[in-house]
Amino acid sequence: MAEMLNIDLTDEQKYFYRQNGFLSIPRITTGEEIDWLKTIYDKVFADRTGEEKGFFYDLAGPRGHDGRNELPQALGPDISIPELRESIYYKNAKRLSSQLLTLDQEVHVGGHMIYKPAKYGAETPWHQDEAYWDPEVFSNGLSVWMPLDSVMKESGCMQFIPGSHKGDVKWHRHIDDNPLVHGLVTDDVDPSEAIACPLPAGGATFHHTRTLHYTAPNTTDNPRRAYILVCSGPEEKRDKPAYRPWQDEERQAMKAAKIDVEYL
Ligand SMILES: O=C(O)CCC(=O)C(=O)O
Repeated sequence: MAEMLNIDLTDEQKYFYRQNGFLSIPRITTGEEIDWLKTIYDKVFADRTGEEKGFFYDLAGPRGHDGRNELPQALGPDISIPELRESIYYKNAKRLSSQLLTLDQEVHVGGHMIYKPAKYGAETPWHQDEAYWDPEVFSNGLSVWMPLDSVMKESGCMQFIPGSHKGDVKWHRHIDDNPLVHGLVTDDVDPSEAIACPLPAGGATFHHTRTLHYTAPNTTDNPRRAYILVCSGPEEKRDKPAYRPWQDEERQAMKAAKIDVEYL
């Protein structure tokens, strides 16, 4: 892992991101690092790392259910595996994100992994990331999404609505209208406008906190392993919190079900 892969964004790529709210690049790390990451990734999902703290759960199923996980997600894998922070992926994601966010300081990074095994799993429905985020602040961030396997529409590559980052946060609801399901969905979207971004393993997409995005269920014979880094600059406090009642609904449902997690 000693080597580095230096990538820079062109002015055209930065302009594309500003206009469309997403960007796709064919490579952000090396094939060697992808092989290393696959071993870590498979162990995280086999061990359900962090489940006792609420860091591992089914994004498309109610908290605490003991059936098949339709959309397993692991939050903060770098908390238990800090070597991930030394990866080429991590370093490039940080550097390229500060270029897109036009920051001259280091970005803060949080990570998560979403797994769609072969011929298995739910869609990740249309949503904007900011719908999940702190309503007390104006966020200033983006997500870097890297597949460890080559991806196309049928295996769950990212799909975006160009320009949707320029609008407000849409109305969201919990999947299945069940506030014990963490995953959110918005119905305020026209999927015919979507642009799909197929990628090789080790490629990446970047998307703004407000860009509408979606991934399909994995109907292929190959797994779809995605490792996502959320990179943010300083946040600005709002005078009045944004109205995101779905977040309170979830908190109340968790309290009523006596489910206590460190992260919501
Ligand atoms: O990997 C997926 O299926 C969805 C990823 C996503 O929604 C995100 O990175 O914000």
